[in-house]
Amino acid sequence: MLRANDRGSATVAAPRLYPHQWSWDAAFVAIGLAHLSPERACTELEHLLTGQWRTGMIPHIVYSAESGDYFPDAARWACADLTDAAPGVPATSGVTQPPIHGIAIERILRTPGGERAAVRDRVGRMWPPLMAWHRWLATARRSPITGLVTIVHGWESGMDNSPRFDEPYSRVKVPGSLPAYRRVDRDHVAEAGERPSNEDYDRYLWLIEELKAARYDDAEVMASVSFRVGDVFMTAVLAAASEALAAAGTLIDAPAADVDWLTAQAASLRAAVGAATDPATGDSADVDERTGHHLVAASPARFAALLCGTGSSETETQLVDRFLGDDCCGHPALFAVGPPSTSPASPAFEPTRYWRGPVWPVVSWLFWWALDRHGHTDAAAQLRAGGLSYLADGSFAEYYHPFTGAALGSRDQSWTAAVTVDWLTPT
Ligand code: 2M8
Repeated sequence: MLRANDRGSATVAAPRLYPHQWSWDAAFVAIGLAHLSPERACTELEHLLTGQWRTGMIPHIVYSAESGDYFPDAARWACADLTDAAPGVPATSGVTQPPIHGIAIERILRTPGGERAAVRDRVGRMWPPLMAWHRWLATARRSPITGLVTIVHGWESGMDNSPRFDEPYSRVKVPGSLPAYRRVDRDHVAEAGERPSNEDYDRYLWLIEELKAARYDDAEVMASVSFRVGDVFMTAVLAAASEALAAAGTLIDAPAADVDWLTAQAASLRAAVGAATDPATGDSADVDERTGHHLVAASPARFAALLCGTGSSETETQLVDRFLGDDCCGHPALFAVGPPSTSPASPAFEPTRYWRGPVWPVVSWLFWWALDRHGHTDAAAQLRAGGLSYLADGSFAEYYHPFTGAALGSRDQSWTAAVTVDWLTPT
């Protein structure tokens, strides 16, 4: 399936619904491809980096010139028309996505074949752009108040319509001047209840207009866009990826100053996640940077501290127990162990709607990876077994019904296939 979605040097996120390269999808795809060919895994990330902005930002979509059937298309973003920071070719979107790439780089190097000189050389050539990416996140996007990574669009979180963002989105007012558009996504997912609502889409599209008005200038965007959230999940992912990239750096003899900087960043990001975590419950909360409100939501982002580690084995063991408990992965009605995108115990839970209830295999994989890395091997084994139960139907769906295990959303989703390859490959 991954080969069917391969367009030569990039893999489409899904053949019909997502016919371009997405940023965090590409990182997961590289993790899967590494088992088939570490060189092809490098190609995936190298292609993504052709879309990198001069600022260092890796955009969330790198558009392919051949397949146009997706909205918003590159013309709607108009990035290269509005800023010299964006490349003209390939065309890209003007927002970013979770920085999983450092994790992919380390895994490529540690997968059999990753030790080959040709692979190390290619990672070495990607090193400066990857450093620029991490430095951009650290400078343009870290809140001076909370230390969290700030997102300026729900799409940047990767969990587009999660209840995490209901409150900040309620403050995004869509004027009548929103340019008309047609929802192409609904051509590919017949059930409206499996996708975000039209009201959500109006807000998504209005934020693009605000970003365009700021000409995608980082400082101007921070000052003017009406959605600004300190994202605790993204911050924890950046901490974990910084640590993984530092480890990769030592494998390829990258400059020691870079490795030290990444290690220091990881520590400071972990501290920011710690500061956003309630010591009584262990829940981490996003922060609405416009109001200072802590946004408590029953999504797996609550367990962000598990992704980057808490630094205390006692706290972490308690948090793992809660993560595997009734309110998350171990809810008694679940088809199999896995973090539902919203807890069934929450009033916001909708079992089939996108990031508001279904189980997403890539999220299970990410927590599995982190738990395994931090020595919680039994918990990690439960997540892997549960994840593979959802995947056993062979549809490689985008997401799954948390109670029945039924495939939902897109089919033949590349990142779903990629994590399956990774879970099934003996190490
Ligand atoms: C979904 O997001 C896109 C917009 O970026 C969409 O709904 O059109 C999300 O699940 C996102 O996390 C993912 O990267 C993307 C492609 O799989 O699809």
